[in-house]
Amino acid sequence: MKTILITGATSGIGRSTAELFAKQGNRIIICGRRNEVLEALNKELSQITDVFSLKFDVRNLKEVESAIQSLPESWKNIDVLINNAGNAHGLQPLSDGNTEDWDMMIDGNVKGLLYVSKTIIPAMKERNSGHIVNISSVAARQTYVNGVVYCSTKKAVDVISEGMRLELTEFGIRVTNIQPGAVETDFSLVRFKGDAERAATVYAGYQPLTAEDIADSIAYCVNAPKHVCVSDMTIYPAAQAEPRTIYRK
Ligand code: 8X3
Repeated sequence: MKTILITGATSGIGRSTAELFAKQGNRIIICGRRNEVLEALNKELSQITDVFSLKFDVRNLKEVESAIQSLPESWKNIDVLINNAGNAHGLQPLSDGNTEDWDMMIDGNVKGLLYVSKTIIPAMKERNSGHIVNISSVAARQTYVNGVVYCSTKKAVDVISEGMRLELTEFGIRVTNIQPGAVETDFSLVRFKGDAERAATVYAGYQPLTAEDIADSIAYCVNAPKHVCVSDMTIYPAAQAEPRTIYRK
């Protein structure tokens, strides 16, 4: 039984991962920004396992620090950190880009991941044990038009994962970088600012991945024997060859 902290646990990949790890008998710390959703999920998962919820915004260092510090003693030994929180905002050329969108992506996907990690890593180092799973994207492998800032934040996640592995392997801490392709979640709805029709076109005419597919992949890496470190995993739907090449019927 592991204690697993998941950021962005209230929806999409984060939520499915929380559900799967709960079913597998782990203790789960669910983190998110929306209190009601967190509490509803806490109630649901508490029927299966021990759950603790933390409300904070990964973009706010003070909130991150005080939330993690507020964990009761019995929850402080975090075995696995899933850095899942992150989003895409907008799909526009740089010359036309909305700088508020850029700030949200850079602050959340990059700085937020760093803030949470910095706060949790010291205790893992002390115990010479731990596993960090960072959710990157296939957008890190192939930059695409109109998505330059999003792609760059995910490229940063790849680099941070590589750097973490360099710095943490000697402390017995495993680092896994996951690159999902097209996963049908609220991802596109958020990217297109609530335009459901446009979001639906992203997943039309083929079978996209589900959040459960990615939860399965994460669980494979986390449940691998202790001497096994899956460093990187890229998962596409069978119909997708790279971010912009999707075979639709
Ligand atoms: C999401 C996948 O291909 O839309 O990270 O960038 S993609």
